[in-house]
Amino acid sequence: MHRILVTGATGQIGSELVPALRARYGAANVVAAGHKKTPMPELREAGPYATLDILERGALAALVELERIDTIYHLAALLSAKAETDPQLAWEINMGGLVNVLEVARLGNCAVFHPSSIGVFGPSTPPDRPPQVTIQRPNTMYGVTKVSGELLCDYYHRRYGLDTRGIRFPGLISHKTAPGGGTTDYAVEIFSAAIKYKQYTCFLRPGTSLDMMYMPDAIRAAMEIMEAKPEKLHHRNAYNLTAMSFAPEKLAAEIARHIPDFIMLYQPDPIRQAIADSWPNSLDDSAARADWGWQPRYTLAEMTREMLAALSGSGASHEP
Ligand code: AKB
Repeated sequence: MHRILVTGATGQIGSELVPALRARYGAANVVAAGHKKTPMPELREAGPYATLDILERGALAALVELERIDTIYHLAALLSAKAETDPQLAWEINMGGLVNVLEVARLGNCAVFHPSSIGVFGPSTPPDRPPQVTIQRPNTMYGVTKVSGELLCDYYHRRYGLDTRGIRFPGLISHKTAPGGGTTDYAVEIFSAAIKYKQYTCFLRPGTSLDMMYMPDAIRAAMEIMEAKPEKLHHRNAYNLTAMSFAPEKLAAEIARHIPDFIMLYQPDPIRQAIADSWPNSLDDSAARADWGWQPRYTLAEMTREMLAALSGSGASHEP
């Protein structure tokens, strides 16, 4: 039986992963945990919710034991731009939190999902379609924590036989919960600005191509990799994954197909532009496709249509 804990449950991924896991495994079997005392009602009312500071290992261990958890989706982390403004805090939360999760999982024999990111790559990575195994020398603290996290998860698998699995997520686009602190956040903010003001000032330069994915694909990927047969996973921590790659002006043009008077302005933010410039333009995710059948469903056009419909209240909804 699955008894699942999701850390960082109130964040951009968690707020959509928890309902999807509850729909699949039963609401009572999925414990959402976050640092907020009063999270959004859907999380609190539709199943168990626990307030948790990921840096308190004792509290985490007690929760895992009390709830008889066998699988942890560990989402609590600082994103790239936020991590660059406070690198020490990013190391503490991203690495300290992961070490706590892995140790509690080792003692409680839990499987662990750990999201990695395109942030594991750096300026020396081939910029176009780097393969699964390639140069990983990031120059951001976020990237350093994500590469270290991948290695640590591999180590716990090899040394202790822990069932660790991970995905290198691209920028995630969603309308339920705003991301906050990421370099790819423009691709989320742009939608509400387009609807409200018919104008958006982008903090990345035109021509900055990055991998992106619509949240329903990301949620499905996280669940699919955890359900994959272990012998199929040749990489485990973590798989390259993508659904689309675009530069800001391409997204603006797609939005303008629905809102013809939409205007995009550009005011690059030096920190986020430098981070984006250090990441590849697009990834090669053929290893995920070959090993566990990864297949994205949403294109740029479909994602844009759904995002605009959902945010303008015209009722689009997606299957998890
Ligand atoms: C960020 O921009 O920091 C994240 C990511 C790509 O990991 N969305």
